[in-house]
Amino acid sequence: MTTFESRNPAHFDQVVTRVPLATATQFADACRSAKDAQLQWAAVPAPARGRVIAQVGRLMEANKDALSRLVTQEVGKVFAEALGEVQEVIDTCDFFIGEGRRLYGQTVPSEMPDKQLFTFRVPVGTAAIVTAANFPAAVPSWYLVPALVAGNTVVWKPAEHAAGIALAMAELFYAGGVPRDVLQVVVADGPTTFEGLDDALTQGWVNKVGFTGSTEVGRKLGELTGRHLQSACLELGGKNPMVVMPDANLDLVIEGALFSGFGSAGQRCTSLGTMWVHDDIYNTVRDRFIAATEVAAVGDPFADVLFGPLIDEKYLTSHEKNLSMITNNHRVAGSTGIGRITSSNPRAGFIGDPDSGWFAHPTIVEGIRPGDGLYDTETFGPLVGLGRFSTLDEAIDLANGHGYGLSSAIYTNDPQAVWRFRERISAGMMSVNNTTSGAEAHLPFGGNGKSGNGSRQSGVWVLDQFTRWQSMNWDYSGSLQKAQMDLIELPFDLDFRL
Ligand code: UN1
Repeated sequence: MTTFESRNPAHFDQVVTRVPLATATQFADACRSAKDAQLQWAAVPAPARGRVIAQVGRLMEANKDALSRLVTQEVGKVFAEALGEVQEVIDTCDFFIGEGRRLYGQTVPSEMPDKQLFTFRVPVGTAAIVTAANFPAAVPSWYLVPALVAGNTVVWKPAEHAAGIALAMAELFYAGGVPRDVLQVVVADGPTTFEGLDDALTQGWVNKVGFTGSTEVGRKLGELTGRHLQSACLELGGKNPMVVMPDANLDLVIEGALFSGFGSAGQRCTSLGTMWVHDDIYNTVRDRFIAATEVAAVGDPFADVLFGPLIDEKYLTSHEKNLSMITNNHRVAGSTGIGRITSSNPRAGFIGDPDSGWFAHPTIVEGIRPGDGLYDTETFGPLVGLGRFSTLDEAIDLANGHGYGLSSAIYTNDPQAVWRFRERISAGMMSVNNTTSGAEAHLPFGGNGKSGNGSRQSGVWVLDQFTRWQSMNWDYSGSLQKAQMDLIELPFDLDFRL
């Protein structure tokens, strides 16, 4: 049996969670027992399931501080942001409490007398949910809460590095009244999960897959589920553009670029990828952004810092690999070094001991153009690209040209620019005078192109992921009325003119 240890990325000598890794068979077995439990869970009246979610929300609230602390300890997210993340779980529960008393279907008129048509939302069955370490509480809740309230059972495979958070969250769901076989947490590595999932899909134990993570893995899961005639809910990478028009409020721009570019050490799928700045204000924005980045506080995630460590060593390694895409055509700025922050590669003003954690310098790379590796690679670390444009059409082409389409932002007070951008940007989400990060928990969340297959989470929209529409017709005429054939038409005169 292999044991996984998650370590505090700010103090990697501290083990936060020690957990056995499941085998593929154990993963598939969990799916089977979740499948066995589904009919009974679906038979609980939806308002009662909604009450369970209400209880879970109150427990999340009562445990907000403890869970947020665990988020900071296990994945290194700055404590203020960790509190925001757990708040997003609470908001999600609050939204779906009412759904237990709605889950509306429709009554629809029939084309024939003495016949009535209806629609019903039916749970899909058992959902396998695979989530990432960067939003270890909020993003899982976007799947778990609506799936459960709609009458599905769930097998949740969290990122190994966020196993402690997942196990703690599951206990809060159980304390709120979710039966243990209705929600099961299985900690396993990626390839093992894939193998177990393949088996569970083949056996018919999984009816929906939800995945938040890389585009590469999303493609594989899309193929796998496609073979089983299922469409997964895929929330994948982003290369989120921020377009700065000449009339923009530059204080907002700088504050927004810092938060979305370097907050969470750039490890949000909504993080700023490249800031595209109009020629007229390019030098001013560049200088101000560099100056603000140079003095931003980095270090201990429990202190008042812009960002803390990367989630784990492998995220730092991948960040360092991304730095090798910097070429002679680029200019680098933002810190006293690049790559890992250590006592021999220090960051001015660093808070804490850099040698004890996986910290990286914030890096701004100037001169990004299509054709650069950094133009179309999601970097998922504290690296922000800077580029320039002369017309809005050019900015939109640059913002779309890499094929991702998750989040986007435009800074301007010109309504024409706003509406042109909204029409033409390919992203699933767009902000005006606000950053690419910070989606609220009740608007549709999701992307297009390399960012996802069009599925949307959150709000009422996610219900289409976890329910299927069933239509029903009830003929009480006592005779066989044939649709499209037994027509009822009133007399009319198409030749009539005034
Ligand atoms: C993610 O990175 O997968 O909009 C989700 C935001 C957060 C959620 C990000 N509320 O930045």
